[in-house]
Amino acid sequence: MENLVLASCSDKLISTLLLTLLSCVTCVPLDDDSVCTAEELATYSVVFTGKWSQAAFPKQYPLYRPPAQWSSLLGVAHNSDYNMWKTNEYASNGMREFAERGEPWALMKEVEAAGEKIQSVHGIFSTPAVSTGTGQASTDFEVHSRYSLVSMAVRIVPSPDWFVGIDSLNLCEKDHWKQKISLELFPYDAGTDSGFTFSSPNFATIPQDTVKEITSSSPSHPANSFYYPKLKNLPPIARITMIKLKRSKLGFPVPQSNGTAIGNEIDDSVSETPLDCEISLWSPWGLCKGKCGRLGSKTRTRYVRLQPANNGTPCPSLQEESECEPDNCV
Ligand SMILES: [Ca+2]
Repeated sequence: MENLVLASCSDKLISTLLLTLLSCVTCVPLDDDSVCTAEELATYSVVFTGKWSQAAFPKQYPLYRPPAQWSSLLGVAHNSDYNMWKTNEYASNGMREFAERGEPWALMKEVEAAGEKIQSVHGIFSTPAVSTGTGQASTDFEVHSRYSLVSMAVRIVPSPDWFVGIDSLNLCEKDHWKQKISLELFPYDAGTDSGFTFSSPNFATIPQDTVKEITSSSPSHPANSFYYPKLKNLPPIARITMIKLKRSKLGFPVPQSNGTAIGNEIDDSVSETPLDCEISLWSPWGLCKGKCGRLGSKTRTRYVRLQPANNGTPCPSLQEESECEPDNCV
C-alpha cells in the first residue's frame, strides 16, 4: 500500500508526499470516497442534453400542450451527509414539488437548510429550462475537496412525477479531479403521483412510494408511457456531461485541454424504438344484409388505439365480413 502511494506520488513535491504519507499512517481504515486530496476547489461546466425524441420514445410522445420538454436542471455540490434523492428511498417534500411541478423553491430551501445545519452543502446551481425534448442547457459549478459529490435533477415535462438525474457522483478521484464525465440518463419515478402517462391528471400516491427507476417493463402495465415490452432496455432519455475547467491567469475558468465544444460530439446514432400497432376489440356484428333465400353478409369493425411507428408491427385489417342468413329480408 505504502509502496503504491510512493510510486504514484513520485513526481510530486516532497511536502505533498510527506503529507500523503502522514495521512496514510495516522488514519488507516479510511473510506475511499471520503478522502479527496485534490486541489481544494474545482470548477466544472455541465451540459444537459435531452434525448427525448419521438423516434426513440414513440409511445404517447407529447406533441402539444405542452410538447415534450425539460425543466431547469437543479444541482448541488455536497458531501455524503446530504442526499438530493436516492433510489428506493422516499423523496423529500422539495423533491416532490420539483418532480411533480418543476417548482424548485422548496428543494432549494432544503438544500440551504442542510448547508446551514449540518454543513453538508457547498453550493447550488441551475440551468435554464429546455423547451424541446432534445434541447440542451448548461452552466458552471464549483466543487470543494470536502464537498466533492454532485447530485442533479431535471423534471420530465409533461409527466406525473418523473425526472432524470444524478445521485451523489464523486468528482474527486483521490488526489485529482476527474477531467470529463459523461452519463446517460434514464427516467425515475418520484413515488408521489400515480399517473401512468405523460399527460395523466394529478393523482397523489398515498401512501407515498419510494423513488424507482422506470424501465421498459416496470411498472408492468401496458398503459405506462415507457412500457415497451419488446425492449430489453429503454434508450437513454438524456445525457449529462461535465468537464473540468482550468482557471486562467485572470481567474476565469476556461475549458481544459483543447477547448472542444462540449455536448456536441457526434456520438449519437439516433435510436429508433419500434412501436407496435395496438387495436381495440371487435365491435358486435352488424345486421345481416342480403336478399331472401340467398346468403347475405355482415361486418364488424375495430379501431386503432395506437398507431405503429419505426417499423413496429403494422395494424391488421380493421374490418371483417362474414356470410350469414339475412334476417328481415324482403
Ligand atoms: Ca409516480
